[in-house]
Amino acid sequence: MRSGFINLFGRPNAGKSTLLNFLLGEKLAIVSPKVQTTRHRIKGILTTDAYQMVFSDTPGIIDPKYPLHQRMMDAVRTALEDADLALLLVDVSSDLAESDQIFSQLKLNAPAWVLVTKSDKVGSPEVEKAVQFFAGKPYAKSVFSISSQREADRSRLLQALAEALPEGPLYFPADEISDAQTRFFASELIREKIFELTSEEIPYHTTVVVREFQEKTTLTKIVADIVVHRESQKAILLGEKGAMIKKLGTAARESIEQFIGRKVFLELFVKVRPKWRESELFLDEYGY
Ligand SMILES: Nc1nc2c(ncn2[C@@H]2O[C@H](COP(=O)(O)OP(=O)(O)OP(=O)(O)O)[C@@H](O)[C@H]2O)c(=O)[nH]1
Ligand SMILES: [Mg+2]
Repeated sequence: MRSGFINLFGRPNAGKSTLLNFLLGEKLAIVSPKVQTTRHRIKGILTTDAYQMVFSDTPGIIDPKYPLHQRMMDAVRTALEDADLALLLVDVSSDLAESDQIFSQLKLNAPAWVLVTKSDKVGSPEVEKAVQFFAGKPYAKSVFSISSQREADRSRLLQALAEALPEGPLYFPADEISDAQTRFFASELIREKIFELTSEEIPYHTTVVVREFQEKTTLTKIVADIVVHRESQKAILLGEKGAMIKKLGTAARESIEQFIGRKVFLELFVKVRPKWRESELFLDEYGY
């Protein structure tokens, strides 16, 4: 049995969460076209007869501007420490030099491969140019291009990863897909809908806390707080006559139902906690 920790790093929006889901064949991590969607390290486990790969999605690497950011970068640091293999993701259409600078400053404890992502978005000369750009870099043991929309890319990468992993133990039970609890995924799926349905600062001033998670006989009852900084943001999230919170609740409920495979009763409340992102106390309470 080959096994190991394969941790994904990169700038916000590089496609880390999308790749995690694609490799697992399961939607585990939330995804959005906006930056800084992921705030936690999320483990996704892929076990076959031949290997166990424990992937970790991480928040996009940024310069921390407030304590929430610092906690996000702590999650990146921990993942850097325990990786057996680091996958450094860079969007083919992004500023390659910027990612290069970040990659070259990472405290890598393990071999690293650069993955040039979203290769379906551009022509092959542009992909090749990006691959060549990273090919000679001292931190890059290998360079691949990948699209999270092409099945052939998935099998090619999984095969290369399997060959690179050492003989090792089963770290998790073979049927486990993540180490996180369902209630965490519920809060993430609600947050994903907030990223989808609101704009500007709202997704960034918002967090979701699941207060109640009860598996009843016919359905799962979930009560969650959507926490914002300001009254004006609360008003936007509630919407005219509650239209926004209703839309959000329906969309979130449907995606949670799909995730857990059973009916969900979802109740949402919006709460104002000024500057929660800057409060170590609130960050602790909210699971960061
Ligand atoms: N066309 C195309 N789009 C992709 C691909 N991978 C990711 N995307 C899109 O890129 C955007 C960002 O993807 P995410 O997976 O959320 O990126 P991330 O690196 O996790 O971003 P953060 O969590 O903010 O750090 C989403 O709109 C994805 O749909 C890909 O292979 N091809
Ligand atoms: Mg992400």
